[in-house]
Amino acid sequence: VIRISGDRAIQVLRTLGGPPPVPRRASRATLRDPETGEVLDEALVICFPGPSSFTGEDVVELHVHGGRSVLSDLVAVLGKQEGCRLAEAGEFTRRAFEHGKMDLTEVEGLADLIDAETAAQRRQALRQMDGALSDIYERWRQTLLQILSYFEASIDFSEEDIPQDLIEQTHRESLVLKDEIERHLADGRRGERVREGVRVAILGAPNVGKSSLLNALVRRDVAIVSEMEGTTRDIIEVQLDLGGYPVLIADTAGVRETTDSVERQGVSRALQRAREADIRLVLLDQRGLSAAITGLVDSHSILIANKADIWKDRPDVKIAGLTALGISAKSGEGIDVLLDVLEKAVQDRFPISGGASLTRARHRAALVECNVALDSAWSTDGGARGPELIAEDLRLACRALGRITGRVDVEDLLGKIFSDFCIGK
Ligand SMILES: Nc1nc2c(ncn2[C@@H]2O[C@H](COP(=O)(O)OP(=O)(O)OP(=O)(O)O)[C@@H](O)[C@H]2O)c(=O)[nH]1
Ligand SMILES: [Mg+2]
Repeated sequence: VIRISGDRAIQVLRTLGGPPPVPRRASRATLRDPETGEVLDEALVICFPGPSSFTGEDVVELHVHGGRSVLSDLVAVLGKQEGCRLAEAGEFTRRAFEHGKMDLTEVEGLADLIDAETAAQRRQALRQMDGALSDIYERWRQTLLQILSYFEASIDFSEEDIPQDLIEQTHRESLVLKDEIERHLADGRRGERVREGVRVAILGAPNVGKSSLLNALVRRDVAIVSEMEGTTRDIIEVQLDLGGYPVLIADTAGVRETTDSVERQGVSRALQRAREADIRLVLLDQRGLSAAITGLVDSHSILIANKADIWKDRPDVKIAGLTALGISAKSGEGIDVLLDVLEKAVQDRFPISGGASLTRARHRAALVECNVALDSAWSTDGGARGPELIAEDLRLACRALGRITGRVDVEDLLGKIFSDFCIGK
């Protein structure tokens, strides 16, 4: 599909082949080179007159046969038409934003939808593209604007001081808002994780079968397995779609004291990766767990006793109230159960139901900034603050919220957001 957007879009279509079709109806057209009259393609053409179009401008879509020659000749002919040039990356979406068709969170939702690889990512992206986040942030901004307007009105018009009860009431209202923002921030980063992938690390002593487990989980031979202790040194990370969640599973070096400097680096990377993980798969055998590993077991960890096929007795380990799940990475015994347990752990940790959650560090930073400004507005350090200072802080808080949806101060952000798109989107 070749899309043309702008004032002259319909004129260009006319030049290439006949009268404009009915708005938003597909019709067939023979597209010709206006200079030579040569037929370029038999195409399906749809016109979207502005403002009811994606960009808000007149848009023409040419659904053509995708052959190399059709495309290159058509694009060359279009390039010769007055006012036509190739779009820049993300330019259609940028125009949609500039014409008020979408705000920034919706734009980001669209970008995420294009990149979505799993069902959870798609659902979250669609929700955001539909305005789930915009609704929340815009509502908060309106509340703040309301509070701010009370203040500014009294500063401008009041002969006397601002009535104490007005100050108290607006204070109460901004506390309620701040509370709501804090709850929204304390979502365990589920939106960000669904977007970027839930991080799972396999952790354990050398030779317990970590690499074998990774291979069994992803059903591919990705990591080297050997009976030598200290085989794995680097982190080996594989992405898995687990019940619609993107999950990044990392195999790591076996944790032990060692004099080998390369292995020691591997161990320190393993511990680092395990610390950063959302969920740890802690592998053990009859030898039990070392202190370094035990210290990383928490309620989100899954204890696994490997090599069930050669046990004489089941390893009897209980840490943090967890019991080890018996598996054999070699025979495949228990792997399906483990996948179920892991999927459930991921769902528990990052539930998708409930309100929309923020999906980018950018949103988080702006919300934190908003709350800092709200705090400062009502701070009583060095005595209560004058209404002008309170108003200024409220303005800052407002601006922080506005930046998320792109209502204010966005120029520097725009380049970054739109450049992530590809041409033609
Ligand atoms: N019998 C049996 N052997 C296993 C099982 N899982 C792994 N092994 C064997 O245990 C040895 C070590 O397996 P790896 O997967 O390389 O262990 P690792 O934990 O990755 O080891 P390092 O990378 O050295 O830390 C290999 O010889 C595997 O074949 C199992 O479930 N049963
Ligand atoms: Mg290994």
